[in-house]
Amino acid sequence: MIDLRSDTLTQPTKEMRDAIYTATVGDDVYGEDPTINKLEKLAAEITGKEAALFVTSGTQGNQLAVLAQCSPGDEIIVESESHIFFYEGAAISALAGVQPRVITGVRGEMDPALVKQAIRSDDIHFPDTSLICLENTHNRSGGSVVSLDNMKSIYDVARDAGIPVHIDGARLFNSVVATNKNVKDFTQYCDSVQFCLSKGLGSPVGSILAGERRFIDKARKWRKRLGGGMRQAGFLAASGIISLTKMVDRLAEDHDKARKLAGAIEDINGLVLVNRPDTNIVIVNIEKTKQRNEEFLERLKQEGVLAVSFGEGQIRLTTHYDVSDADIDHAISALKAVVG
Ligand code: TLP
Repeated sequence: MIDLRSDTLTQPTKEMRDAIYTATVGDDVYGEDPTINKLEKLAAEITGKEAALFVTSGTQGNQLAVLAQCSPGDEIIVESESHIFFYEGAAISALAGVQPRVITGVRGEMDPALVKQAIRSDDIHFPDTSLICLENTHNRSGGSVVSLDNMKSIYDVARDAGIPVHIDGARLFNSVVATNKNVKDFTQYCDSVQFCLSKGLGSPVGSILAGERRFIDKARKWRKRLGGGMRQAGFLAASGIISLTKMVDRLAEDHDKARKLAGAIEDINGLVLVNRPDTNIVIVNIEKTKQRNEEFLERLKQEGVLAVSFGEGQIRLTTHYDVSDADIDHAISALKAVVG
């Protein structure tokens, strides 16, 4: 089966499995896991932040950022299709007690002028705006890269207003590789960043949250409150170190494969390509086939390919480490067969 449902599906490499097996570990709640300490130091260096925290998932990293920066009754600015707003079970409200102020972006980019307008003034009727969230790459826009210009403009607006910026960088390294820039070129425009080790970077579990020391101390306490103190989790951090040192540059291969897939889809009668992929996500509109998503995906599965539903009449295909060139060729043939 060729699994294009998500880049979360990657299996750990042999090097990761060996590193996991031989990792030196300790109790991380006591701050005594040398492998976690090494990963957190490395992540802080790479992002140019004072400190970093190893967390269970991208969702946990995002939520810890909101919990550490906001108080109940605050408002945070989010993009309307962002993961934090769209896919995290309203955790910002359920856990941090904040409400979202939603701005619709273009390919994931919010207009800085709209962000400025959305920041609340000092008025007894209003909540306080306490965080602005960006997402890069932007998942629901098909893994689009949010440009450095857009990030800078929003960061300037935020700084003028004294409001911190958080980046949901679950796939930040895809943006870095696609633009040939450094991680710090992106993270200079935020106060905190979350990125996933478990997606294109191939680790089985884990994300990083990075920011100022005081912020990370608060996030660490929130992680413990939420039951996320993980003891001998250096086994997982060992794989995370491989992700950061060995798995970044190869993301370009995933992007090439997504482009090849997208190019072929453009030539299939009945399918409409929604995005020309900047990175590793391809969105396809299947409405012309007159098949419902479930039916289309089931038939695709019969042809040996898995994809996910991505809104009414749309599916998403994601390339990753475990998808070969031959798999892409197979996926193209499978799509042709399903369209008929
Ligand atoms: N995204 C998953 C699903 O939850 C949709 C996927 O398959 O793409 N931020 C962004 C931008 C994400 O795409 C994801 C995961 C997360 C955060 C959450 O990461 P995890 O799954 O580790 O909690």
